Order: sequence, then C-alpha cells, then structure tokens
Amino acid sequence: MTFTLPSLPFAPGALAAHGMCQETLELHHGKHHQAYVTALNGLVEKNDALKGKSLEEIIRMAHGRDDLTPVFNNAGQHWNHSLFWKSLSATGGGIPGSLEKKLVGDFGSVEKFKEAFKAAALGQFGSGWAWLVLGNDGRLKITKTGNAGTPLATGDGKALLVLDVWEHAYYVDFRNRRADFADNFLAKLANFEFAAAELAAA
Ligand code: MN3
Repeated sequence: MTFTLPSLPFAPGALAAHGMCQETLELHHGKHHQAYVTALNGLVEKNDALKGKSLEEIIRMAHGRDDLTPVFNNAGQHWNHSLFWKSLSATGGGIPGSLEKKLVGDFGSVEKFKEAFKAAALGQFGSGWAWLVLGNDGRLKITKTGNAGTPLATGDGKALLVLDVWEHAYYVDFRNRRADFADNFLAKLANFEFAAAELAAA
C-alpha cells in the first residue's frame, strides 16, 4: 500500500483570520506532513513485513520495536496529522450540545475540560500532541504524547480531537507562545462538531 497526503478539509488560507495563517498550513501540511508520508512509503518499500498493511496495522506493529522506530515515527506522524486537520475548522470553538453534556459529565464543566486540555498542551515537554480521548471505560479524558506517540498505538481509547504542539505548528503565528496557541485553538479553531460526530459514532 502506498500512502498519500490527504487534502486539507479547508482552503489553506481559510484559518488565517482565526490564528493559523496560510504560510503555517502550507509548510505544515505541504512540507512537514508530506515528508512523513514520503519517508513512510520509502520504509514500507524496503520492508516486506509492512507491505499491504494498513496505516493502523503498521503503527500497532511498530510500536515499541527498536528496529522499527523510524517506521513508527513516520506512520504515527501521518496518522496524527491526518486527525489534526480534521480537528481544525474556520468555524471552530463552538461545542455542540451533545458533546457539551458529556464534557460536563466527565470533567465537571466545559471550563475544567479546557483547563485540562491546555495543561496537557503546555505540559508536554518538547514536541508532541494533546488529545481528547474517549477512554475504554466510556469516559472522556485528556492525554498527551511525545513526538509521534498516539493513543492508537496503545489501544488507549478512541481519539476524538488532537492539537499538534510541535513548534512547527505554531511558531509562525505565535512564536514561542504555546499557551496562546492552545487558547486560540480551544476558542476559535477546535472542530468540536467533528469530535461530537466521532463520539456519536463510537
Ligand atoms: Mn506537525
């Protein structure tokens, strides 16, 4: 199987008025994400055990294997970024009633959810990801992973929403201010409609 870069679900300039400029998206999607896909295809091409496997199968297979670290890193980054684009919207920030009810039930309030999510985004030392996950116990939770880490690899529930906190995700728009990037995501960019639909489908 040859993997391909998914199209952005919006025009590259669509989020410019909401804190993510076209230059950020062109670099992040067209250069960074494309590079992970290209590298993954090259690694699969050289490894018969990986040929014909789905992206999810490759991630689970490579997780924790020292000999497959580059495979895990590039496959995880491809999967994580593919979810990240879906986690963004030009009309983001609004939380549908069904998801709001679940957030209040599991975190106490929407504000407490946002505080926990922001804390995960800031608490991830170095590069990584902050996640809203539907846990295997049926409760929503916030997690963070380093580098290419992903809840998919550990079977740690279903990822509903993700924020990329690698510096390449925010340096053009927010320089070193990751806190402002996280606040802006939650207020203006987070596609809670998508998260609610994923929750409903779980
Ligand atoms: Mn990234």
